[in-house]
Amino acid sequence: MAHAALVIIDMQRDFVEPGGFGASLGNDVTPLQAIIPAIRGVLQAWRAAGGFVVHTREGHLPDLSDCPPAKRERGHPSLRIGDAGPMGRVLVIGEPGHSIVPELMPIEGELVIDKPGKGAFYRTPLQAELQSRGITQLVFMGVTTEVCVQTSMREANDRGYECLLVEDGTASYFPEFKAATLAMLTAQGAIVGWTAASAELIEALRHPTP
Ligand code: C5J
Repeated sequence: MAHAALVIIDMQRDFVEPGGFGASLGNDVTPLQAIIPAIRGVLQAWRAAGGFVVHTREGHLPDLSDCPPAKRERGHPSLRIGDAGPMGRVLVIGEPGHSIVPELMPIEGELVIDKPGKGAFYRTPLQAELQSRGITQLVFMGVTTEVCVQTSMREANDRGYECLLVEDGTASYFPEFKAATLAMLTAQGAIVGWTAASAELIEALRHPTP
């Protein structure tokens, strides 16, 4: 546990709740809401085992200077990044929609990483924070599986971290994309990392090997 971190990717109201960024793109948020209990179960077990926790949040500065035009202008959403919506300005740091859902709120001692991109390492202090703590193993959960979770796991893999994704602790607006991502990550002898069910991980946390 001294060398492991739990990394919870972007469990923000903007992705998980109606009226946010995900919904503005035409997505049904129900599959994302459904994983909150599994994430909470792992989070509680991880905290009880004394493990280090990282939460990430995707979002941009109020002047959008860190938001590439290609990201803001793409597609035909009902609300673009920076527009005012029911939960404040979409994907803007400090707005209600940018915050992590109440069930998974970070507690003191946990690291919160704000990221402007999909990957948790891109333009963030995450690598330095992990290295300073001697962390070499990462357990991932969060949303969405094929976008920010997969990007972050691939970034971590390239940096030499051993990675595991909790199968029922991640979700996509597109169930077939989640299934394909799990298959891609674990193919070819776990070319990016392993997966496990939350119950297996919780059981392992109760009986840590020396
Ligand atoms: C997306 C994310 N899907 N957190 N962000 O734009 O996966």
